[in-house]
Amino acid sequence: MSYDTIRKEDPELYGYMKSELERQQNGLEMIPSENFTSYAVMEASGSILTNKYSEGYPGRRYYGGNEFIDKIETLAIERAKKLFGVPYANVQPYSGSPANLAVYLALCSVGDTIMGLSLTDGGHLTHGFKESVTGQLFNSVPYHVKEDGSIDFDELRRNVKEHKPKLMWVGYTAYPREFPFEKFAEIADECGAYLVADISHISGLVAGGAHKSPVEYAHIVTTTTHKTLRGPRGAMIMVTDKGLRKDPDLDKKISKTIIPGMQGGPHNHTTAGIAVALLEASRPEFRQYAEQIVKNAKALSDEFSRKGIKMVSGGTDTHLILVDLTNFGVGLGIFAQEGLDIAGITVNKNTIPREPNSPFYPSGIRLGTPALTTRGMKEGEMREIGGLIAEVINEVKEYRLPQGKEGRQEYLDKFRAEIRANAKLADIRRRVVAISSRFPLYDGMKMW
Ligand code: DSN
Repeated sequence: MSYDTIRKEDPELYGYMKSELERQQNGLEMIPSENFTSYAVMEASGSILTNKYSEGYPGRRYYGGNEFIDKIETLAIERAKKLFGVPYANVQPYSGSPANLAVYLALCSVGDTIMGLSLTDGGHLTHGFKESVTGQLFNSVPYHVKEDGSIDFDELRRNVKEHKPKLMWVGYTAYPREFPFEKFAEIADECGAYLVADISHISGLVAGGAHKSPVEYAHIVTTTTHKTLRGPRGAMIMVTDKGLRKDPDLDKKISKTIIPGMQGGPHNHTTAGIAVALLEASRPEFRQYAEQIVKNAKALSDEFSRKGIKMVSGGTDTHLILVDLTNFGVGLGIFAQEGLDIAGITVNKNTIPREPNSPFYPSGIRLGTPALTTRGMKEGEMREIGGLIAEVINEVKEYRLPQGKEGRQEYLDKFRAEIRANAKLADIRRRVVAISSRFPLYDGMKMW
């Protein structure tokens, strides 16, 4: 895969793709929902399989010519069922948000009460956020975390008693501790709600045995395929044995909601990429990978503690760390993210529980170790990188956004000019490039 044809046919696009590759190669990718897929996954998802329409399911397609597509989708389905230990898997959702929407549409009527963790406390848009259709079509009663960063089960139990939800979400995008599947199952079973585990962030950890599985507790499990699972951008919906005991038609309801309910032709190139990723995730090396992700996150959080960097819940059990910057300054997330960007370390600004600032200018940063672990980095590198992050925070910690909108853009422009000219950040970037070059990305692959 040389991209020679793109280079000749579309030099402008080629240039951007090459720059993006170099950015990925030379920097430290620490957004916890990102990863580097294998070359085999990229071959599958960049293949001729994109040419085919195949509305329906294996053996039941609307169009002809699907004999091989049927085999590919069946392979992906069977691998998913085996890896996660479920009786039903749908590999067609285009991504995580449509997968979650399909679950609502299969199980709920408009106006039903649903519960998910509040977005600003670490939940997801599709778990009932007010600006998402999931918060508009359904009566969303969010739950929250306590001061210590753990789920507030007292509030949850009170709300469940009062509002009797039809569906509850357990699964998060910015929650650093082990997901409490059993406690949710207890509460959902008591009130008769469907429990849906969204394991998008941790599905690779679950597959690799580094996080407990939700399968015995939830009725349905959804996941994206491109985070810790290290596949192409896509998603899956799985129904568990427990789900089928509650509703023997649950699998059929999900199938029907995906197509003809919500989607058209599946993205067969993605399905093939998912099949490859599931095979890779079933290998012993993947178990080591999953364990190392968590060891790396713990090493990084230990380094943060040593440097006086506060973390929500004080650390992590997973791949993810949520840094609380309020001891340096409220609303510092944007300055930390952009300072780190200049240094070649990619993270995202994030709200912290009980965020004292606007969600657009939050007080935290979210980071994680899946992508760096894919490159082969271990605890030693995490300590080194933790030290670099602390140095960057030190460079930006005095910046404060003006209170109102007035003057905000000018302040940000000035900040951006200053960090671009900052010699210390330039020096950190050189050290970042040196670390990255010790762990070549797609080493030996003739990509360009
Ligand atoms: N955008 C994903 C994440 O970063 O967690 C969630 O959809």
